Amino acid sequence: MNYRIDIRNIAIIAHIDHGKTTLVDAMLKQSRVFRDNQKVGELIMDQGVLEREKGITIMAKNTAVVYRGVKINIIDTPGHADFSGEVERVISMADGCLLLVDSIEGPMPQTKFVLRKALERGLKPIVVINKIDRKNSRIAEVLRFTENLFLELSSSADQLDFPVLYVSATEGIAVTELGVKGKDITPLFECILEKVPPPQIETGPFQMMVSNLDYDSHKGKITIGRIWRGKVATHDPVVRIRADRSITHYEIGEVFTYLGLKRLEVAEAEAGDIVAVTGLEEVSIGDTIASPERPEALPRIEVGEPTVEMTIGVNTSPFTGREGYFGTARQLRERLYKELETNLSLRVQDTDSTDTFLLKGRGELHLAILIETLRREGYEFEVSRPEAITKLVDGKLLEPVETLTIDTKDEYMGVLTEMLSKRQAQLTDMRNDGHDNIRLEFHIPTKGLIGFRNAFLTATRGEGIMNTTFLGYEAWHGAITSTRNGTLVASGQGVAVTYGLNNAQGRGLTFIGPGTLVYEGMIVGMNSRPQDIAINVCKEKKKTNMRSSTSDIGIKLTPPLQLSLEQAIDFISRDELVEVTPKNIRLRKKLLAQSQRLRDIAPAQRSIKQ
Ligand SMILES: Nc1nc2c(ncn2[C@@H]2O[C@H](COP(=O)(O)OP(=O)(O)OP(=O)(O)O)[C@@H](O)[C@H]2O)c(=O)[nH]1
Ligand SMILES: [Mg+2]
Repeated sequence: MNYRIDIRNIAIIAHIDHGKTTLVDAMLKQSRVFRDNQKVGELIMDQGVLEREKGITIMAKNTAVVYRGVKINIIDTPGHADFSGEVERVISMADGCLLLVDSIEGPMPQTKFVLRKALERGLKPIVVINKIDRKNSRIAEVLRFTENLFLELSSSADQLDFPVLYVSATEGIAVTELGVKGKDITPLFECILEKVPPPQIETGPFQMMVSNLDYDSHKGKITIGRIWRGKVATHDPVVRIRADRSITHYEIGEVFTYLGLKRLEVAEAEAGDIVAVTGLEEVSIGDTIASPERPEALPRIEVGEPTVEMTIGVNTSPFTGREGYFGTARQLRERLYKELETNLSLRVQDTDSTDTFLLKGRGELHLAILIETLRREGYEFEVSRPEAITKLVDGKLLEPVETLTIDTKDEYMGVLTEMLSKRQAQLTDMRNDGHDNIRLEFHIPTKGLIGFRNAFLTATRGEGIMNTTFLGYEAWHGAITSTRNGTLVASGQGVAVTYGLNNAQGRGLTFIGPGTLVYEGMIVGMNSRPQDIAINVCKEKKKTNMRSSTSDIGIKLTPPLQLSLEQAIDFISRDELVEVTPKNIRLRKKLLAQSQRLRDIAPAQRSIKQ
């Protein structure tokens, strides 16, 4: 076996917000890959519009720096559990990883998940205790917890022998021992060179695994991955090997390697390096690209199964076609199936109806990000409430379960445990830091988490953080009865006015303000009772020839609670939908006409309503 001693390939893995992307900033800045006057800002790698807005990494991405003549290919990964598929997608490109752990939070459920993935692939981790600049950091304790995690997960003694660095990514400082004053992150680079094995390479005909795809309006599709064998050069003939082993012939256009945020065009690249090539019009992540001389497929990337599903369909609201550019079943279907090329843990299925498709993903956020992306591209459609995906194995019904971690104040403990026990959660761990802060850990079926986020934020008045990590499948725990309140439903089409909305606010919370166009069956608020009630929010005070606005003077409305897309998806029940267009997010009953809804409900319930 030969090695490329001039290269190191590392992935940066951690729980959400532990500072991965900020550490990449520090590495890029110290490597001086930017011009002195170039304004690069923070979280440089989070360039996606939604990544910037949400302040989280959604897609794994590549960059590279050169340190003492060695190129370090860096793969930044997302920490949110819903994007675990991204970690699984790219981890095969790396030989080592930096496992970041926040100096206050310590190892979290997703730290465990990604460390397990890294160890399973035989990666050599370097532990980075990050944010050592934070007040109240408890570095020694965090290191002890991290060691315990390695003890729990490692399968061989040499995995327990990991180097540790103490880092402040925001200050760009790394030290190997506490108490030493650091000046930059050189110790991190030195540690990578010393501890991460250089890539092993095989000589022979070209072979590469496709781990990512990009698109350039001039160059077309860009195929990204690690070369495992041989070399690739401009104009080389290659074959693409699909999952079903079928083969298509192509010619390589250009070849690029990474440096900083740029791709550098090179004449050829060799095994061990991470490259981007053009010329393959049709390719999917997980495919192998190889020389036609030896068209052998590499093992395909395995990603975890989706755990939640929802339907997505053509917009059937009375406002359909008004606000979107693409909305036909054919357009929607084409776009969804295209997403499968890059979104590895997503599944799309046709249903009995040609207008509706089934979407399966790794969590509510995974699906919500796709929905938000489609809406910004100009699509309009409707989606249903997410449901946990159950499986039937040997005649037994199984359902996904997760670990739920909550960090909040002591005072909310009672209300949270009560809410969660109704959702079949079991408290598995509880820690108090002695300053009113509490961490609770629960074991909970995925179905119990659907609709929980909004309730959680309200119950903790925004003073809580919740995280979930997929654990596995367990026997069905039984059904959960919904505890959500009923809704306030518009009784007719028109423009909502202050007078009508004021009436609605006498019944509960409203989701819309005056001037909003509504239709019959659209949800305009939440009732303070369990039933749905129809309300005429377009009703003026009295019908005179005078402009109604004067009659509204003196009425002070409470500002509406405007639900974000994620909140809307989290809110709806089974008999409701979210209508998504580039301009609006509306909630609606599936059955729009009140007469139809009354016919549809069970007789017992009807008697309550009357
Ligand atoms: N005080 C302090 N804050 C830090 C440090 N490193 C990161 N942060 C902050 O932590 C927050 C999250 O940082 P990110 O770099 O986005 O974390 P991440 O791990 O990339 O997050 P995801 O990609 O969403 O999982 C940001 O507000 C950073 O400014 C550090 O060393 N010290
Ligand atoms: Mg990040």
